[in-house]
Amino acid sequence: MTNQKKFYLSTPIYYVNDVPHIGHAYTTLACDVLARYKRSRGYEVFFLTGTDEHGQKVEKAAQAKGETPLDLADRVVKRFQSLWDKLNISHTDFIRTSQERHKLAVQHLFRTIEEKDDIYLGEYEDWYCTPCETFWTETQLMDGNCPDCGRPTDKLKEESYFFRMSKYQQQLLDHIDAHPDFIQPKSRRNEILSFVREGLRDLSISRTSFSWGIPVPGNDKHVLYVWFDALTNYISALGFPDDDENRYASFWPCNVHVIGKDILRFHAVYWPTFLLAAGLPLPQKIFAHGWWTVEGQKMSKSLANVVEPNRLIDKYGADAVRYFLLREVPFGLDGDFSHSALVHRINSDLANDLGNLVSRSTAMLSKYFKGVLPEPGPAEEIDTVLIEKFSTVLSELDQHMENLAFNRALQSIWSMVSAANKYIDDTAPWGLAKDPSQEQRLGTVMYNLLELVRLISLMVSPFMPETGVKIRTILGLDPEDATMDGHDQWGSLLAGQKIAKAEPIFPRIEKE
Ligand code: ME8
Repeated sequence: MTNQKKFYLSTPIYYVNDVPHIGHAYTTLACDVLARYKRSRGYEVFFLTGTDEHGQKVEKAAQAKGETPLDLADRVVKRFQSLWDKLNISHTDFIRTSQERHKLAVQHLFRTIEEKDDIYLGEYEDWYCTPCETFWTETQLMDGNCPDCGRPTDKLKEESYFFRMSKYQQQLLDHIDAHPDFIQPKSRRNEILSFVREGLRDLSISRTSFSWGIPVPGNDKHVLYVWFDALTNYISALGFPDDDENRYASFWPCNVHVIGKDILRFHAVYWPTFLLAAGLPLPQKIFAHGWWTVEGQKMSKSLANVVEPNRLIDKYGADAVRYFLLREVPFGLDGDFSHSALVHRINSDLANDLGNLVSRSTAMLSKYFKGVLPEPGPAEEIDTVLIEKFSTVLSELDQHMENLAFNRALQSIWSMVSAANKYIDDTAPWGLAKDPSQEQRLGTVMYNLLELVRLISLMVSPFMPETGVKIRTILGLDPEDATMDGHDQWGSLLAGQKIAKAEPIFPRIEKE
C-alpha cells in the first residue's frame, strides 16, 4: 500500500429502466469535478459510478419488450457509459449489480448480518410502490397513493427476511450526533434526525414475488430487496470481502457518497445500519443535492420535457454544460434548467469573461512581444494587489471544494477572471506600448496576465477539462497536466516561453 493520500467518492448507481438525463448527469458531473480536483491536489482517487440492474421494475420492463432483464441492462448500460465518455467523466470503476463480484459481496454481507442474528424470517404485509421500489405503511400513503410519486400502490403480503433495523436506532442517532458532517447539507441532516427519532421499524430485505435479483443465501425462493443489493455496490466495487487488490483496505470508509435528495433515507438510515450490524465502518459523509426542474416543471416522460444531455453537449460542448450545471445552482438546493439561462451563462461568463481574457492577453503578447513572454520587472502596487487576490482565491477554492460548494468555487474563480480583465483596463497596455520608456512595465503587465491565465487554466480544469487543455496548449505547456500541487505558486511561468495567439475558446451563441 502506498502512502499517497486517498479519496473515495461515489455516485448513486442508476436504474437501467430509464435512460440518462440531466439529473443523472448532474450527480456524476459533480463527482467528476471533485475527483479531478482531488487528483490535482495529489490524492489517489477512487471514483465509482455504475448501474442498478435488479428488481421488479427492470424485470417488468424487459418482459414488456420481450427480452431478458440482462439484455435490457446491457443495452441501457451502454447509453450511460457513452454519455459519461462524452461528458469527460473520469471514473475509476463502473459497477453493475449483475456482475458476479457484486453478487458475492451482497451475499457475504447478508450472511455476516444473519450470523449476528440480525436477520430473521417473517411475514410482510404493506403497501408497495413498484416504480419507487418502496414499501409504505397505511399511514404514510397519501390518498392511498405513494407519498413520493403519487402513483397507486399495491397491498403485498409475503414471506420475507427482515433486518433488525430497529435495534440500531440509538446507535445511528449517536453516530449522527457525534459526526456533524455525516449528513449534508444541514437541513437534510435534520430531516433524517427527526425521521430516525420517530422510530425505526425492522426492514423487509427479501422478496418472493419476482426473480430478477440476487438469491438469498440458503433460500433461493427469495431474492434480496433491491436496496440491500444496490447499496452494497459501494463496497463490492472495492473487492469486498476478499479484497485481492487491497482496494477495500485502502479506500473504505468512503469520503463521500454524493446522491440526490430523493434517496437520502436509503443512504443515511438503511446503509449505515446494515454496516453497523455487519461491524463495518460507516461512510464519512453523505451529501444530498437538490433536484432540477425544467423550465419550471418537474421532468417527466409524460410532459416530454426530459433534457437529454447528449443533445446539449452536441450543441454547446461538454465544458459549457459542465460549467452551467455547477455554476447555476448552489449544490444542495433545487434548481431550474432553462435554455435561455444556459445561453446567457455561455455568452457572459465563458465567451465574454474567460474567453476574452485569454484572447486579449495572448493577442497583446503577440503584438507587443512577438508571442515571447518577457521577464517581469519590479512589481507596482496594482500588481501586488492582483497577486494577493490570487492567493485569496486559491484558499477560497480549496475551502469551497471541501464543502462541495461548487457554485461558490466557480464564483471565486470568476472573481479572479474579472480582476484580471479589470487589470487590463487599469494598466492599459496599449498606452504603455506607445511609450518606448515603458517597455519593462509593459513586460511586467504582460507577464502577470499570462501567469494568471495559466493559474486560471489549472483552477478551471476540474470543471472544464477541455478548456484547461486548450489554454495550456496555447501557453505552450503540457496540456494534460492539470496538477495544482507544486504548480499553483505565483511565478512558475518562465520568461522566454513562446505563447500562441488564441482563437476564441468560447464562441458566442446567438439567441434563438
Ligand atoms: O435511485 N435532478 O437510481 P435513479 C437532480 N438506483 N438529480 C436527479 C434528478 C433530477 N431531476 N433525477 C435523478 C436510484 N437525479 C437508485 C440508486 S444507489 C445505491 C441506488 C439523480 O436512476 C440523483 O442523483 O433513480 C438521484 O439520486 C439519482 O439520479 C437517482 O437515480
